Amino acid sequence: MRPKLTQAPTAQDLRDQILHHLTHTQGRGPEFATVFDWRLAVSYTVRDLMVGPWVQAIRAARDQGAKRVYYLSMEFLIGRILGDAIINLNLEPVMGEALTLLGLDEQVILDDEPDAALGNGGLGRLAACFMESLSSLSCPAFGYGIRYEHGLFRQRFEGGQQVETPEDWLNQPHPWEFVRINYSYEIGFKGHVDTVDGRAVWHPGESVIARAYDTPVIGWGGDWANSLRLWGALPTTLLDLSRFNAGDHTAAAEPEALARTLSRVLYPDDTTESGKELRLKQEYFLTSAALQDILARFLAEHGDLALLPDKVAIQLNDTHPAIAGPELIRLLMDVHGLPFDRAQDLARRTLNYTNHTLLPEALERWSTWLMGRVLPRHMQIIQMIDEDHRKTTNRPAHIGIVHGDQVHMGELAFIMAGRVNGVSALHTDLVKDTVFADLHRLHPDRIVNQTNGVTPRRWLRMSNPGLTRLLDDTIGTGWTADLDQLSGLEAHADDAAFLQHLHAAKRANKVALSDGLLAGLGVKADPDAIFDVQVKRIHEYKRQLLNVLEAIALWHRIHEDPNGNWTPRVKIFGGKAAPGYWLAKSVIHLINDVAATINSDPVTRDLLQIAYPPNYNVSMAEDLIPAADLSEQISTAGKEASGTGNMKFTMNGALTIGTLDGANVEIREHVGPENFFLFGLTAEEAASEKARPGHARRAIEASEDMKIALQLIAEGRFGRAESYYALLDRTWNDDPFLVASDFDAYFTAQRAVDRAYADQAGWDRMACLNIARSGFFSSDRTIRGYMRDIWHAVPVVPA
Ligand code: GL9
Repeated sequence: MRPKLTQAPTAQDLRDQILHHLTHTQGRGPEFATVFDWRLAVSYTVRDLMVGPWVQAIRAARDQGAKRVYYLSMEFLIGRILGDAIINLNLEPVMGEALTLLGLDEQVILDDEPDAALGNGGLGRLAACFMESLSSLSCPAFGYGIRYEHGLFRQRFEGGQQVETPEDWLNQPHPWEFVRINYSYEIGFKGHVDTVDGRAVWHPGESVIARAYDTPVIGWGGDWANSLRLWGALPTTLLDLSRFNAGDHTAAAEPEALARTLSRVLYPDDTTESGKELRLKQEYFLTSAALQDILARFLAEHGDLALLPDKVAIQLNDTHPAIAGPELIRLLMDVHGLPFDRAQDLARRTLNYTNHTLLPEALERWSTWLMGRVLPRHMQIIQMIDEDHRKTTNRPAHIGIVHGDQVHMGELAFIMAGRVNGVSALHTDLVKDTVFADLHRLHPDRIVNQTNGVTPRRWLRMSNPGLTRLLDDTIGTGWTADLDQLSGLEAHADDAAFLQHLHAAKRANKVALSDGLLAGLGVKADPDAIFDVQVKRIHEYKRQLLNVLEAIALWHRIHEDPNGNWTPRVKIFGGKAAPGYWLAKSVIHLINDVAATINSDPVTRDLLQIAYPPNYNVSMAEDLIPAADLSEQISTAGKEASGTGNMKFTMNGALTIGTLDGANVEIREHVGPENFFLFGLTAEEAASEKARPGHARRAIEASEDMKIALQLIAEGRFGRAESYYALLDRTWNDDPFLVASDFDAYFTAQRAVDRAYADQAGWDRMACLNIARSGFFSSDRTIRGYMRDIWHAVPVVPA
């Protein structure tokens, strides 16, 4: 008999379970087991402990007739699951002991897990933090997404340039998911629409099956788990048997291949939308499967469609699932027989939309031609929604969903939503004043703010065990569930012994990272230098260019005065560029070229190093962020909707150098302006500077440091100058993101950083206050805000 696991297993229990799974699930004897076999056995052991609370949670939500929250997102950037589950189930330190009993190294087991990289950046990672907080707050919820076979591409550098290779996390068994063959829905595309007895009947020309794959997401404490339900695409017929029997084996498999492309790859675009038919089909595939599933569950539990808005809250993560408006109306009208007005009213009281960006190139638009061809019934309904909105609001002609031959998905999402929200205070104000100014005037109560947050379980407790121990010893463990309790550290901000412990915890993380950088890149990073980190997608508006130009200017200044009182610095970059975004890719090339030159310069070697480890992902973030002293949040003001990396750094005791952009504004308010290195134009100033002709050239001529940095690139001091002509030309003549206008202010702020870092005790005190005042940036606070203001949902007490 194997022991029954109770709430609090012992190390021996875990060891026995791991051995059981190794033999009976993995089919291996210990003497033949690889790290992979062990990792799966450990994962199944941990998964067993999630299933009980998971089933209980689903039962409790159903039995109590609770309102459910549904989060529809094209991206969930989960990362690894095992370490997070061990933390949330309170299995530390017993799991460590169990693995020691088995002679295994816990870190080796954890590192064997591939990242679930089903997202591009902040938007996808936010969805993952939200899933964790929803479970930690026992709010009944489902996340709905796509089970991409290939997540975000892997990045390598060849000659300093980004090379993309496919990611293949599903090439091996994924131990966390449960396939649900009974939850399958047919999704139609194309075809034509008939009218039969006054009712529209859509006859799709193609269809696929959406099949559910569920992953439990366990909350802090292990009492509640919600489901992340990802849809995989299957053909309606697996094989064309007549063609197979006729000998054409490849053609026989065609239906399967065609369907599978729908859930094959994550679009790697960052903010620029590709006009691909496949992308629209993916968006509809996710949305239709989710809504059919939601309605089926709702009808089984409640029956009466009038109750839909009382029992269901649906959140659209950006406009990607904005087809949900017309799809919900279609299901209510064409399948359930409601009239248009009733269907539209129910849909509007059920759906909500989060806007995540103001960048014009990221606002989704589809041609009426493509929409009409791929989703003919939806095109009709979009026109009905638009016409109805025109009539009921008496709006001016330039406002609306369909303009000429374009369907504007932002307007569609807005008009079909009960609430529309921005993701930081500044961003929400800009949403009201810019992209949705006209609609905001017509619907002044619809837009609300919900400042983003991140989960402290993954981003502090799991990824920074050294700091976690210090926090637990100093203020107790309550901060994990209630991050505001970090304010208890304020009392220790002038306690020299505490600050020394804080310094030691940071330094230990820096030593570990330094070892990794040496082994992986050959870069020598002195743990006593400032670790200055910029990690995020590579994009012009995020201004990695500003950072690398500062490095060049600093390098040049050190050369002019090699014996000056310089503060040693290690600049660390991480991030991927969208494969088709040539300027972003040339910034990557430049950083690598500059690193190669500077790192080997004997004059500056001990004062300035640059490290750019390839393939930045969630796991790498978990190593880099706890080791950072300085967090680079230097986007052009008005361009970064919120940022969430900025919050993770603050929680981990890094100080921010940043602009008044996105959530930086609120971070600075919380930590205090004296504990934040501010520079640069405000959003308003940036907008007017940009409107002034010749701003770039004027700013460059006025800045000796900037001019020299550009000159050194143009002279070919860092690789071939021709590689950078386009970048240099754009900087001199256009500079849409105001690198030049902000350069001197940035350079000056960096020298203030140097001076502050030289005063170790003063720096440690500021780091302490950053941590102490970061409680607001927990995604628990964000989710409570959505529950209160948008979803009107309440926590459920597990039975
Ligand atoms: C983003 C914004 O650019 C970020 O500022 C914001 O923090 C996140 C989450 O709200 O959303 N919008 C967006 O399209 N992306 C964001 O990161 N891009 C990617 O996720 C690649």
